[in-house]
Amino acid sequence: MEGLEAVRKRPGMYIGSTGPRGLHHLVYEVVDNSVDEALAGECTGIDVTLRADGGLTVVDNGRGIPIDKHPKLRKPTLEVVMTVLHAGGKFGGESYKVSGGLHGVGVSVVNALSTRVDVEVRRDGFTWSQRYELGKPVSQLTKGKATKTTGTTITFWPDADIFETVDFDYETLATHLRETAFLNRNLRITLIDERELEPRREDFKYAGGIIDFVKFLNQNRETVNSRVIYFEQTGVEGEVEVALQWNKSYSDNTMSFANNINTHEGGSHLDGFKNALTRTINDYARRQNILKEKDANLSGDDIREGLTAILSVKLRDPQFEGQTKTKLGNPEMRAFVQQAVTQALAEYLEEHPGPAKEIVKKASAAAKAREAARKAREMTRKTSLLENSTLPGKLADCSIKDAALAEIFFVEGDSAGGSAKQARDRTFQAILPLRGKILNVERAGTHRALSSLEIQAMITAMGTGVGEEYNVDKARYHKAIIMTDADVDGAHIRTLILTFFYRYMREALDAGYVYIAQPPLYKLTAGRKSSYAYSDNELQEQIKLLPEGAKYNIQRYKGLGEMNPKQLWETTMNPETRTLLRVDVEDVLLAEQAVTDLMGDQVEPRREFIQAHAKDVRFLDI
Ligand code: 0RA
Repeated sequence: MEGLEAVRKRPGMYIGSTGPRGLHHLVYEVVDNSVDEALAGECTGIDVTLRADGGLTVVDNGRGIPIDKHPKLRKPTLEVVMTVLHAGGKFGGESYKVSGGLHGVGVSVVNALSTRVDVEVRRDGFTWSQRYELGKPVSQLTKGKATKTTGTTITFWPDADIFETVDFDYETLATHLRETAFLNRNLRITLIDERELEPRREDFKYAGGIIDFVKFLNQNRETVNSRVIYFEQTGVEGEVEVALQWNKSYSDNTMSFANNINTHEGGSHLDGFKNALTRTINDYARRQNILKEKDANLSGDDIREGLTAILSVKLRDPQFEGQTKTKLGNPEMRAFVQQAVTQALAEYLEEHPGPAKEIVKKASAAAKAREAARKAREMTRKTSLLENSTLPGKLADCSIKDAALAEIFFVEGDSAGGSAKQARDRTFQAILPLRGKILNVERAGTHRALSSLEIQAMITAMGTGVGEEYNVDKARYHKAIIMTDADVDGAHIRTLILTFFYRYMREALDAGYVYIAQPPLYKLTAGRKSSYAYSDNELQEQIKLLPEGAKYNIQRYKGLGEMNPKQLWETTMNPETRTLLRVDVEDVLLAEQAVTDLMGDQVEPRREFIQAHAKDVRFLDI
């Protein structure tokens, strides 16, 4: 049997990475075991506590990990679960399990990657406990006080020698645990943060399950069908549950899950859902004569414009495929989901003619806008062909043709653009100056977004096309670097550009092609020597390093324009000396919510977001 040393040697194989994502994966791994108990109908509550000492505790009221002697290995089953890879499962159980992909690797992996783990089991009338270090038991399983309750408590301290950071992020955990609670109706999950003087605490429990999930996602949007559409079906293949509600925005916000795992890459269940949705709504539109004989069918994209949907399936033996193991493979799920959705949705439309007509109207409007946008795109293609150059005039391109080595800087303003052009290494660095505040695509339809000159320039420069025609292989640069001033306006412009990438080129974000340049905030000069500081902390550190009593001067850079080309090159553009922040959609849900709150058409959530994050803002140049 494979030892836990293998896990310590190659942690990435088991938890994906040793960055923040891998660290949080440990928490999900432990919680998933408790959720399995809930799926088996044996657990109603889970507490997750971030401890002041850096550890994390998960408590559940499930059956408790068995403590009797394992028939083959002649030690307590608890010890087998904690120390043997892939032994965590309920042996031959009948219930659905959270497993597959990177999930379900077992608590033994958490044990292997922790300096210490304390386990307490309440079972068979007593409390039982055992302690582990670096995956190995350092105490016997000990019988303690009598108890009438059952359940498991696992506390672990992640190993700082393995992880880049061992600092758990409250928001990341809250988002994931909230999602888990939505997917398991009535399961209570409590998150407690004891690291602050004033402990923080949130309860997640939803009597409406995924209906509440859809309401949550749409809370700040104007809806088309005011009541969330919901249906479920059970068959030999498993269970399917769907909740849907259209809103007046332009994006598709469909999320799919299989056994509680977010299937980011989709799969058979999502294919079945989309097919059913497209066909059923077209059938209805024709039967009602809203779509005339001469009209073309509404496309899937038209129908899903403004849709918020949760598709959740449960099945006994899920097969996860794809790059990140988040694509459901099981072929039987396609027909199963398609049949269930077709039947229930057709029934809904017949019984609710009011909302049904609104939904069809929204899709028809989307179809018209899409047709107009297609014509506009064709026009831009034709005009640019006439000019004999497809690239925007403002682009100062690089000479290298290998996209993997090429970089493009999106620079705020023509003057900073000029400095950047002088500063750059023209062999591999291209510059595209953007004029001020580009269009907020979150508040504009596809047609208006694609008619904006600045947006067209970004698209043609990138070379990939957008939306359904997007092709990441055509990217002309593998680094798209957003370079804006270190002030509020700069932050706003950066958000606008990121919103554009998020809505129109999400694959570029997923491929890791999008970066944020980090210009210095200060220049510290003492005598003839000067250095740059990229944060307040760094500035204080550098001041401390100066000789006692030395005189020094601090220059605060408000904009890129205050640096000369040589300084701009040294501090921000030279790959040898610069720092870049890679933007990735760590958590699509978090990003989605942030983009909606910040860029959507309602004021209140934007105010709340800004108030909640105001302390993170470094400068306010108002
Ligand atoms: C193996 C078998 C059974 C439950 C568990 C493991 C179990 C593991 C964890 C991890 C965290 N909380 C947990 N709760 C239960 C089934 C036990 C039975 O049949 O009584």
